[in-house]
This record gives sequence, C-alpha cells and structure tokens, in this order.
Amino acid sequence: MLDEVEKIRRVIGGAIAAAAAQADLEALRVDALGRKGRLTELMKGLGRLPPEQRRQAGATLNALKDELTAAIEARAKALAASELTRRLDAERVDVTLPVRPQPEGRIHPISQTIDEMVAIFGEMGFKVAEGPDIEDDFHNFTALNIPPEHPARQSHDTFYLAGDGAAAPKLLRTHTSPVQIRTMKAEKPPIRIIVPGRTYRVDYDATHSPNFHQVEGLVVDTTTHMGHLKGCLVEFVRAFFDVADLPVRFRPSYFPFTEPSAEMDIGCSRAGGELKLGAGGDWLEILGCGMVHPKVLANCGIDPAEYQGFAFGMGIERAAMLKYGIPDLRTFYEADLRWLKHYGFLPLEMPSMVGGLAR
Ligand code: 2NM
Repeated sequence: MLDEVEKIRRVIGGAIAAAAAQADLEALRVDALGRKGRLTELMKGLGRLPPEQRRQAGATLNALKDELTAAIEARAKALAASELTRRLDAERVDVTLPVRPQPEGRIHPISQTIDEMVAIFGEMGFKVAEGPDIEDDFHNFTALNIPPEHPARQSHDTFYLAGDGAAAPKLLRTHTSPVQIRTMKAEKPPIRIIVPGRTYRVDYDATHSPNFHQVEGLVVDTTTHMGHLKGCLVEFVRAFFDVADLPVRFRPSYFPFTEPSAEMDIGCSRAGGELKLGAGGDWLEILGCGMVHPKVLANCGIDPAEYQGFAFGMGIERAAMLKYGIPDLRTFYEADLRWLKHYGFLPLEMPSMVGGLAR
C-alpha cells in the first residue's frame, strides 16, 4: 500500500502542480479524492487491515488527502492570479490616445458666414429678425416703394405661386426686406435689426442662383443719419474680413426704398490675376445701402417727420466666396461632401467677436 501511496503522491501531485486550468484541477481531485477516487478506494480497504496496521495506514492516507487538497487549493489560487494578470495585460488602455475620433460633420459656409455676421452686428446691438419665405405683393414690393410697373415684379424675375385668380398671387420673397417692413409695422422705434435668410429670384447662371441668401439691416431712431450708416458698415467689413485698415468707398446709387442710396466698395488688388482684399488700388462692390425712403417709413406707420432710418443689404454667398476663396457659386448647393469637408467649419468652433470669427 505504501507503494501505491507514493505513486498517487507522485503522479497526481505532479499533475496538480502542472495543471493549466481550473477544470483540469477538478478532474484531478475527482481522480484522487472523488467517490471512486484512487485514494478513496485505498481508504475503503483500511477495514480489512489488522487493527495495529490500520491506525498507521489511516494516518498516512489522511496525510496524503490533506496534502493533495492543499496542493489543489494552492494551484487554483496561482491560476486565478495569472488569469487576472493576463486579462489586465490584454485589456490595457492607452490613456494617452485621443478619446474620440475627429467629428465628421461640417458647418456649411453659408451658415458659418451668417453666424459671423450675426456675431459682429450682435456686438453692435442689432437683434436678428426673421419672416416667411412666402410673401405677398405688399410686403415684398408695394411697402418698399417699388412701383407697380417695376421690372422686378415681372414673372421672369420673381417666382409667383399659383393663385386662385381672384386675389393677387403670393410670391417667394426676392429680398429679406419684407421682414424689415413687418418689423417696422409691429414695433416702435428705436429699431436695430439684421435679417439673414433665403431669397429667391428667377436667375440662373455662373454667378446667380434662383435661391440665394441675404443679410439686410435696418436702424430707425429719431437722430439716425448717414454718418451712423457709414460708421456701422465700415466697422462691419473690417471685422468680417479681418483687415483693420481695409479701404472703403461709397458710390451714389439708386434703390426705390432708400434716398439717398449708395453702394459700398472695399479695396483690393488684382495683381497677377489673384484677388487680394486690402489696399491695392482696385475696388470690389460688397453691399448696397441708404437712408430709408420717407414713403417706406410712412407705409409702415412710422412718422418720417419724427424718425429716420438707414438700411443695407448684401449677398451672403458673395461675401463667403470673397472671404474664403470659394471660386464657384454653384458648388454651395451641390451637397458634395468632399467640398463640404474642404470649405466647411468644425461644429464646436462658434464664431464670436471675443473668441474669433473663424480659424
Ligand atoms: C439693400 C440696399 C439698400 C433695404 C431697405 C430696407 C427697408 F425695408 F428698410 F426699406 N430694407 N433693406 C435696403 C437698402 C437693402 O440691399 C441691397
């Protein structure tokens, strides 16, 4: 029997020390100590021994049982520890890697340009006003002192909606000025608003889109004059184009809704065929403006003997093309993701006068 004990200690003990998994350990335990295990079988045979040998043999078998049980327990602990080490190694996280991939979406240059203009005029105390894209003849034309026979009213310049034939048909606004009309009718001066939004004209070629965007502005108060208009717009273009000494000039012009009317140019150079904003001897038209016509004020219920106003309007696509070097107007509306990735802006970089307009 002692031979058998030695064999179990050697074979099972060796296998326990070499076991690679918890399941192997359990199989070895059953093999030695289970109901029909080798050691268990030896214990069952103790009864057949004479009493004086039985005690000695019983002590030997019990000692081996304790020894194997302890060895299994120790090996199980060691396996659990190395399994934890393996997992910690395999699931290691490099905390120096970027937390997330770069954002994929971009802000469209039209939206970005509107946000920048709102930031600049907002700083000067203007509020954003909005109105419907579908307008009526009064707000889009009549209130603005645009005469009944004016060419802008013709259907080859303005999109008219199908009407019932009885009432004058609705139309797609050809400028954002009807919002100024609605604001003047609804509010008492002082008024200081800018109106960014979609506008529509029957026009389609390399430099015109049937749907485009404008920002217009309006200031009405008792003492508003042409000096305010000039100061406000000069400050605007210098902030928008980020050129502190950007040259500007005002040329006389004509609009039915302003008197006097002007167009504003900014300085540029076209040396070598490349357009550069700033001093350079050349000029580039950027916006139209003027003092609100007394008839327009009166049409909105504002007494022109008490109040005066200035107004201006500019195309957003044109401003964006000049500022960001976008060469083709039509690409604004093609929804080309490669174009948007190139010319678009990161969503978390909101333009502001303190934080910067664009990077
Ligand atoms: C322009 C140029 C000049 C303008 C005038 C008005 C209103 F409603 F107050 F009369 N709104 N916008 C205006 C004046 C717009 O765009 C080139």
